[in-house]
Amino acid sequence: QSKLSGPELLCQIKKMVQITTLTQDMEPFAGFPWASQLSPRQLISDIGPFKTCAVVSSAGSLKNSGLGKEIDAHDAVIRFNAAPTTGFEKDVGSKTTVRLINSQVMASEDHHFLSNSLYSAGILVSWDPAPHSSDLREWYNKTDYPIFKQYQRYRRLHPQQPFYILHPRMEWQLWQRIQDNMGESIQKNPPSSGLLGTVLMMSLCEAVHVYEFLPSRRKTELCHYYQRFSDAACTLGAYHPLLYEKNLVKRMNQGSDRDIYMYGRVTLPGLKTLNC
Ligand code: NCC
Repeated sequence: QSKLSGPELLCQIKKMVQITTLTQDMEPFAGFPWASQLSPRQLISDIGPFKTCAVVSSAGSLKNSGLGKEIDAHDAVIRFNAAPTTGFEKDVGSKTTVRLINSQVMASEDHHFLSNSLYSAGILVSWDPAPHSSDLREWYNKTDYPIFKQYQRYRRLHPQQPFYILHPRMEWQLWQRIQDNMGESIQKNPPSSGLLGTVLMMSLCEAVHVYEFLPSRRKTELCHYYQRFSDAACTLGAYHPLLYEKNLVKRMNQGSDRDIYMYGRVTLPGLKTLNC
């Protein structure tokens, strides 16, 4: 298959990736006593549309970026997993509209997901690296981490905070876009939270800026801006097909290469603005 151009790729994503969250009426959930904890509506119909959105990767290269003010000037900001703002405002800002978390964060003891106030800002959206399947019943019986148990617990403790779960179909539809646009076979693991969040924001916003997903001149082996741990795999990927994801985002970028180099900034259009 020949390489698609940026605009063609954007249209493929618009047509072939459905951004769906679980709702109360979906099987098998509809039959469960806790179904009412799930939202009755889709995330996309509950929030937005926004004019401008910022996607803040957790990369170490955000450190000393001074991008905080610029990030906060967007109408909506998405952050990932345990990435904090307190103490890092100058570099990453303080606004959190959506926090996308993987099910490992929800389940692992060290993150204190149920009680840490880090998770109480904004709308929560979680996802589970489900096995290569989009069948809800199959997934429910074999999640990677206990996402549903933790979801129910969290909802009981924080019933007022909006909290959605991504349909695993989205992971694999997006994975397929990556695979079909690469010359070689990629690992059958879902895309990173960063790419999932980017596509989510492209469906909620007219224009999206993604920060330090494509590394700037500040590129570093430091994994996260908020931790001392270093590993180049955080930027290039091991489990997630990160290198391929970044390749795809580079192709879709409508900003300049200088923006990437100086600010780690990529500019993507909202999916609704596309004339496909
Ligand atoms: O590291 P993580 O991601 O939380 O980062 C969020 C997103 O930022 C982008 N990123 C991060 C670091 C870096 N140097 N470069 C980057 O581009 C990526 O797009 C990434 O998705 C995840 O995707 O959910 C991930 O989560 C962590 C971990 O589970 C959480 O941080 C909680 O501790 C995974 N790490 C491990 O499992 C050890 C990571 O692989 C992916």
